[in-house]
Formats: sequence, C-alpha cells, structure tokens
Amino acid sequence: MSSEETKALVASTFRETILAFHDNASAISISDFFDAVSENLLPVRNMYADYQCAAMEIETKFRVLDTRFSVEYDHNPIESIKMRLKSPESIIRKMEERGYPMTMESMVENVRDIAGIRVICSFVDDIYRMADCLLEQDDITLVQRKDYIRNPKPNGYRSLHLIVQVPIFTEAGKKLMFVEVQLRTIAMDFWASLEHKLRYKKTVPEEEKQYLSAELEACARMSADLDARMQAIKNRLHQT
Ligand code: 0O2
Repeated sequence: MSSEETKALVASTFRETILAFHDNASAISISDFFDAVSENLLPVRNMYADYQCAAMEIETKFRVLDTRFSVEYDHNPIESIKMRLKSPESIIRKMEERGYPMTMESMVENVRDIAGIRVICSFVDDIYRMADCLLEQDDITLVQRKDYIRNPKPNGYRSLHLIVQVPIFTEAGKKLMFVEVQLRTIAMDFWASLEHKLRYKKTVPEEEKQYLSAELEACARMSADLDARMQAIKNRLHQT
C-alpha cells in the first residue's frame, strides 16, 4: 500500500468513527468517546513508550557514569543530557525522503533515531571516554559510529554520533531498541543549535543565507580551536 493510500485509509476509518459517534451523540458519554479515541491511539503510544524507555536506559547509564567519575576523578564529564523522541511528521518525512517502504516494520528497522539522547560534555576527551564507557557495557550493541569531530561536516558541524541497540524489559518481554546518541561539547552544541535555526528558517534570502553560512563556518573553526585550547589547559592543570 502506498503512503497516500495508507493515509487515506487511516483518515477515512478515523472519520467514520467520529461520524458514528456523532450520529449517536446523545447516547454516547464523553468518557466513552475519549476512551475509544485513546484505545485507537494505543499502538502509537506503545511504540513511543518503548522508545522513551530505551532512551531512559541510555540516559541512566550516562548519569551513572557521570556520578562514578565525579567520585573517582573529582570531575563531572557531563554538563547536561537532553532526550527527544522524533515526531511522527519527522519520521514520515525521513522515510519519504529516503524511499523506505511506508510500513511499521520498515520504520522500526530503518528509522534508527526515533529515540535520541544528546550528551553535552565539558571537554572533547570526555566525549570519547563517555562513548567508550557506554560501548563497553555488555547489553549495548554498537550499530553505527560517525565521528564528525575528527571528520567535521563541510559546514563545520562537529559531534560524535552513535547508533546503539539497547534491551528494554517490558511486561511483554525483552525488546531490542535503537537509540541515537549524540555526544558534543558545550561549544559544539551552541554552534549546532544556531546552525539548526538557520537551516530550518525558510524566510532567509539566499544572499543572506550564504553570508550566514560563511559566518557559521568561521565560528565552527573558532569553536574547534576553543575546545582544543580548553582541553590543553585542562591537561596542563591535571599534570600540576
Ligand atoms: P533532528 O531534528 O535533530 O532529529 P542516517 O540516518 O545515518 O542515514 P542522518 O540522519 O543524516 O543519516 O544522520 P547524521 O548525519 O548522523 O545526522 C543525524 C542528526 O545529527 C540530525 O538529525 C541532527 O540532529 C544532527 N546533525 C547532523 N548534521 C547536522 C548539521 O549539519 N547541523 C546540525 N545543526 N545538526 C546536524 P535530523 O534528523 O536531521 O534532525
């Protein structure tokens, strides 16, 4: 079934349900109506709950590492952790752009960043240490690693990306879930948030966009230099 056909089928089923309720409006209580709506949303809520649990597992692992490091080395490698679940619109857009079959099975297999964790570290070496400590854990499987710190994107984007698989244990048994982990420094995160705004702002004229892209590229170089110098200071402090 094509994506358009699927959307049409879901929309017509939903419309029929609403109309059936509407035709019997005086006989049906509002709570039965909302119960019926939430029951129909259950598969989607279940799916998101699984991804949320997987992201929570990874987040906890990083929080444990941060706590252990603070005791062992008197240093907190992690500044903050952000979690996000990809919206249904973004999932569908990605599947359409990549030409993946528009089925649930294909979504689960191909869209591996539905659950995302962003770990903001103080220093570049913390990023690699945190990544190694996560990947050493025997319930974590590394599926893909992209090192945009050693190999920044042409626009200057830097981060370490991992796609991992982590088990979650639910009332229905064990499920292996994909989670995307992005590790970056504060400077990398600051840069990426601004660049993200430029990328998604549709109203910027082309000439202005080129100027801002060049400025962002220059800022990316400065932020890489800042990270390197802060790391060097930390290393020297550590030796004294
Ligand atoms: P959002 O809204 O953040 O989720 P792949 O899935 O590996 O085939 P993909 O998805 O391009 O290809 O993977 P990649 O390169 O690892 O990038 C995934 C995510 O990294 C993006 O997610 C962004 O969050 C971030 N990212 C990658 N490149 C850039 C960049 O140039 N600038 C900024 N600001 N962020 C970047 P999404 O799905 O694009 O968006």
